[in-house]
Amino acid sequence: MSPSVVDLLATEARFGAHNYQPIGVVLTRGEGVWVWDTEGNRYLDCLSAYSAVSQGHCHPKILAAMVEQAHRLTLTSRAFHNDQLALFYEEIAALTGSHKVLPMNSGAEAVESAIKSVRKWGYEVKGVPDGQAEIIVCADNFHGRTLGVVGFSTDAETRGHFGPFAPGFRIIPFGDAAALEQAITPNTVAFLVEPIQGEAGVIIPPAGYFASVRELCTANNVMLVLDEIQTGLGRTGKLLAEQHEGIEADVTLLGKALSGGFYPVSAVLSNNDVLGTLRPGQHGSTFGGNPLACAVARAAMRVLVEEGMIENAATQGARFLQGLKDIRANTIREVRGRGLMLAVELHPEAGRARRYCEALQGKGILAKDTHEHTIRIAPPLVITSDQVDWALEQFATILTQDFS
Ligand code: IF1
Repeated sequence: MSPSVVDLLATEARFGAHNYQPIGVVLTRGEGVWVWDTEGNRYLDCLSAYSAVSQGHCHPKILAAMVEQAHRLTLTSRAFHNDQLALFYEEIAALTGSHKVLPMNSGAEAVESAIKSVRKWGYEVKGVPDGQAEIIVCADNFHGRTLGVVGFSTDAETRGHFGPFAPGFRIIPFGDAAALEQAITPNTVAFLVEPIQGEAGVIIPPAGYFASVRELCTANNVMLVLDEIQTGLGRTGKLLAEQHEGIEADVTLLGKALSGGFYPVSAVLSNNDVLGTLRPGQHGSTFGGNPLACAVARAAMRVLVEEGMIENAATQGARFLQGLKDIRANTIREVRGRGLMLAVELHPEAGRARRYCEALQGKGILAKDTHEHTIRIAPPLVITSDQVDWALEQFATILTQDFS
């Protein structure tokens, strides 16, 4: 007999580090936008593993590519070539218009790799004195959990008691181009920023912000590094969120949906010589660029385009956003979103967002709270109009209740 939910939760609590507080559902199967718990209840997944399963759970074509490759060859290390890496490079470069690619695994690793690369570029190309490179980042950023990255977080939970941290970062408000202009010095090598701040609660910057950012970076020879780990690959209704702003980053970071949720695959992309400064032995990863990851990522990118998921994200995202705006409930303070990256911010008096997410679970929807009062909504990009409409009915029911 398989263990009961109660047993599984007790075992997790006993052996696991308590660095998460998940909603009390134990999932065992997924298909498309749906997931099932161990008791057979079905839920519409409105988190998509923080946008990693954008292509839908267990996409059959990605699965087939993974199984086929796993039968053949999984890992060679980069000490030898493998026959998938070149094809991955070629296809991701063609898709994104990038010139150079550095394959890594997790999103945080891609961020770390970008930090290393832009610093090296700063010393070797821009001419910044050694050890003096500065990187500008934004308040309320989220770029991952590694030491380098949490060192420039402004969130007490994220950075508290993990120091000492590396120097070399300046923090400015998000959405404020004048602040960027003031923060840039001759030693500034890069501005690292999310196109839309995810963890901060789906914060969309003012129109024109990124156009000004792009101009300032170009004028000052500062690399614009866009963390598109969450916003990229169709989530916002375009391949890259930068396209909404009519700009191009110098360095773009991808992760999450790059594998459709099958495997950790991330990449640093650059359209100039930032990655060109890396020489043999200066950076690497045992698993980065492995054939299994490459095969999975190739399939994940292919289905995203061939199955029209990016366009669908735009269409269904607009429908979802309008539907949420149409809900008349005094619990709602604001509804925000672009494509299928959406958030409902509750009035503080309405009670904690967590309670609403638990209530949504009872209605067959899995969504995630962030920052006390915000419900984040990010379903797989394969969601249909009927499914959006059904989800909206459940949201309307829950949001018109009062959990304060
Ligand atoms: C967790 C948030 C989402 C990211 C951006 C890099 C990374 C992430 C823009 C690191 C990761 C995750 C990780 C997840 C929670 C989550 C998240 F709420 F914290 F902000 F998605 F919205 N850049 N985001 O969003 O990628 O190393 O995790 O592969 O549980 O910490 P990673």
